[in-house]
Amino acid sequence: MDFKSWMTAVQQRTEHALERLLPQAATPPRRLHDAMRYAVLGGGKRVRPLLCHAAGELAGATAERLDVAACAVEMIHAYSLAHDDLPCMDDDVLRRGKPTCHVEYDEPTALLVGDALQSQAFLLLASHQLADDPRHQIDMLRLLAEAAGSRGMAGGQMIDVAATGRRLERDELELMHELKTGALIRAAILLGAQCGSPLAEAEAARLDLFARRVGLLFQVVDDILDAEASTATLGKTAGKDAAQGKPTYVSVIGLDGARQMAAALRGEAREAIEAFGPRGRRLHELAHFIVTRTF
Ligand code: GRG
Repeated sequence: MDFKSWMTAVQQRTEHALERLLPQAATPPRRLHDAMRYAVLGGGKRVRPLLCHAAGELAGATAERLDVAACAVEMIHAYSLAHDDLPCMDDDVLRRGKPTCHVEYDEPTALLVGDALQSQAFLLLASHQLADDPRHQIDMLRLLAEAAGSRGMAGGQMIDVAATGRRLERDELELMHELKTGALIRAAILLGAQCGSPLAEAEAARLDLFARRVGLLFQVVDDILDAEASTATLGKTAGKDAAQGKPTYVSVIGLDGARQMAAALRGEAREAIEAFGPRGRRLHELAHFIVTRTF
C-alpha cells in the first residue's frame, strides 16, 4: 500500500476508534461529553496515532491494540490543546479550523474537557489488554503518565509560560520542546511498539532515538510553519509565537538555521531506524511527511 493510502486508512480507523472510545454525547452530563467529542473528533492530522501505528506495525502489534493506545495519546493531545487555547494560556479562538473549545462552549467547560479527556486516556489504557504480560501494561501506563506530567508535557508548558517575553538559550529551548511536544510524540511511538512483541534492547534503543529526534523535528517544523504559513492553511492563528514574544527556533536560530536543523534531525531520525530495514518503512515515510507538511 502506498503511504497516502496507508495514512488515510489509519486516520479513518482512528476517527472510528475515537468515536467509539469517547463517552457518548447522550450520556449525562451531556454538555461535557458533547464538548469532549467536539474537542477530539473531526479534525487534526492525527500525527501521534499515525506514529503509534507505524511503530506498532514494526513490532507486529494488532491494529485493535494500536487503536486503543493511539486514542489514549490523542485524547491527551486534545486535552492539551483545549487547555492551551484558554485565555489564561495562549488565549486563542481558532483550532483545527473551528472555534476553540472555550469559545464554542465556555471556559469552565473547556477546563473540564481537558481534565476528563486526560482521565479517559488512562481509563482506556487500564481497561483494554494491550500487552501479553500485565507488567508491561503497567509500564505503558507509567510511560504515558510521565509523558503527560510535570516531567513531560505539563512541565514543558510550564517552561513555555514562564519564558514568554524572555530570551531563552538554545539548550533551554530544546528542553522546553523535548518536554512540551517531544514527550507525547515519543510516548506515541514507544506505546505503539509496546503493543507488539518485545523488541531486543538494541532495537528499543534505536526506536527511542528515532522518537526523540522526531519529537524535536515536529516542533522545529511547527515553528517554521508558524512563521511562514497563513492562518487559513494552518487552521489555527499563524504568527502567534512572535506576536506573544514566545521563544521559538526561528527567533533563536533564525529561519535558515531552523530549516537546517530540521534537515539534520530528519537525517538523524532516518539513520536511527536504518537497521530495521523495510519494517521501518512507515516511520521513514512519516518523518518525511512531518518535514514536508504544510499545516
Ligand atoms: C496545557 C498541559 C498543557 C500543555 C499544552 C501541546 C501543547 C502543550 C500546546 C500546544 C501549543 C503548540 C502550538 C505546541 C507546539 C506543537 C504542537 C503540539 C502543535 C499541535 O499539534 P498538531 O500539529 O495538531 O499535531 P493537530 O491539530 O493536527 O492535532
